[in-house]
Amino acid sequence: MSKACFITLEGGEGAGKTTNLEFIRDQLERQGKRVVVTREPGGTPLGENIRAIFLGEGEISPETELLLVFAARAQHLRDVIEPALAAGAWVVCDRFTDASYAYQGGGRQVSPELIRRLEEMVQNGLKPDLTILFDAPVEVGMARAKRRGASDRMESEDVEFYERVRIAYLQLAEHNPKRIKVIDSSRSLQDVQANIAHLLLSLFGS
Ligand code: T5A
Repeated sequence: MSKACFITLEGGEGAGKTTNLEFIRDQLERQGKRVVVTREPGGTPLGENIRAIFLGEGEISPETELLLVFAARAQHLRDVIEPALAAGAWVVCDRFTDASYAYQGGGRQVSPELIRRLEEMVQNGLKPDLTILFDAPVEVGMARAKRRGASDRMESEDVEFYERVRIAYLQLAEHNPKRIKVIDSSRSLQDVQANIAHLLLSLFGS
């Protein structure tokens, strides 16, 4: 694949996205790609301010959550993602719109139709070329996240919430098999990274 690609990383809490970001950057750079690594919510000064509100303390309604992540996303697309892709860089983003379907749609049970309308409004048809979904049983991810230390607002939900998030992600993968590739991230880091390397090689070969 010669054009610049937009790659997103998804998964439940503690699934291993952030751990593998630098590995992915390294794999792409070895192939001579220029890489921009970013994250959501966040990625711009405004987006990082929204992230602090989003993950901070206090009640936030499901619809407000959704509007916050899409407000951050709109700015992120205009200021970072679209210009980077236009300049030929590969963009690797830690979470994107699938997280809205999984967390706000699956977890909070906001109507998927509402999410789809915002997606249409904000993304101008842009979708990731590849999404790597790090999937692990909820208890595995939660135990890993807990070992890492203090929890934020989104890490303080009950197990049922994260089960709904996981199911929503797996359904997205089932409906988008070409774009979303599922990696079993309950395996050792070595196995997970071997899978990622294999996946990226198949992308370069296409
Ligand atoms: N959100 C986001 C929404 O609700 N809607 C949206 O639209 C968007 C974009 C912040 C929150 O925002 C929500 C979802 C999130 O709750 P985030 O910054 O990505 O998103 O935060 P988290 O999901 O909380 O990120 P985590 O850091 O918890 O998960 P990661 O990045 O998947 O996990 P990672 O890599 O930090 O790993 C966790 C621990 O496990 C170990 C690591 O060393 C680390 O200690 N680990 C492994 N251990 C053994 N074997 C392996 N294979 C391992 N892989 C990792």
